[in-house]
Amino acid sequence: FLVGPKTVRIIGVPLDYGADRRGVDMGPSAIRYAGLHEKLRQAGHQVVDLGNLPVPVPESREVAQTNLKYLDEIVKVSRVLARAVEKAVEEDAYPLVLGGDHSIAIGTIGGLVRHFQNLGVLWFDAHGDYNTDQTSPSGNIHGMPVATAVGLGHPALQASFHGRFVNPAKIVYVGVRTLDPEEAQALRQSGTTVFSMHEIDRYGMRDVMAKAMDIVTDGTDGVHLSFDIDAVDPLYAPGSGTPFSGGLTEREAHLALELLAESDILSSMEMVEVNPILDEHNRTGQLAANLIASALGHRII
Ligand code: 6HN
Ligand code: MN
Ligand code: MN
Ligand code: MN
Repeated sequence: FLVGPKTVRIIGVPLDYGADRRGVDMGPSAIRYAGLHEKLRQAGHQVVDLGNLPVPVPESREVAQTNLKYLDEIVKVSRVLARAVEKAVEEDAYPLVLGGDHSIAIGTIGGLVRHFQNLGVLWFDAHGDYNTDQTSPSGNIHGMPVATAVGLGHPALQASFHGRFVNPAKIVYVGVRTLDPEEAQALRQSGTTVFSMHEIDRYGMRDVMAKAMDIVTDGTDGVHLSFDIDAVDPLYAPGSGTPFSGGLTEREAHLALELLAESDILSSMEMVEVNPILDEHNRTGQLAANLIASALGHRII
């Protein structure tokens, strides 16, 4: 097997409070339905599914039009998720978090930094997710998790982090192709590395991943992969709420994750923003399941 055998602990987070479009709350089901467990067992892993965390439906809540929509609900779920993720890594399991919108990364990474001293983060996304309540044009918290992870933005969002944040120099983006103006300015000063689509076109995915893996492994004691399915072009991943053209091909995405599997550097992973309502016969759910399997060493032969 390519990737050393792991006890993969699946945690579903059916949350869509962080996004404008309903439907990502069904992401965990769509990914499971695509045969995830079987693929992971074929790759030699033990799979334990904790089911979904309890998340109240938005229809039972009131939306206050603020620049932090559904702040309380997201903070509550983040706390529970952070604890589940922390417990998994403490028990030597490999957390695999299924979203849900990208605001769940606040809980996932909050839990990870409570365990790892110096965490590396690979962030696959069309977007930067580096807004704060001060810069966000939408007030949607799924545009804020990376800023939160480095200690920027509203303190309420940082509750799960227990005062320990990710070093921006250990965050690498892959696939970025759209940023809000103030977000771009903040990112330029952040110390993170951004491999936008330009770098992927220019150097190819293989070289980009070699550089990315160097950065996130150097001096770190854990590496987390946060994969927003909108990193992949909408041609291949139509089921996502914030599609943006000019993205990764399906093959580029697989190659990136196969290279990660080969080096076996990941200690946790999350797959987010799969929206079955916008999808075509669960194509995007299947792609998400296949990408997870690739990252965990699944091979044809
Ligand atoms: N995602 N930059 C936009 C915003 O509203 O802050 C879009 C964010 C998208 C977030 O896809 O995870
Ligand atoms: Mn995202
Ligand atoms: Mn701990
Ligand atoms: Mn995105």
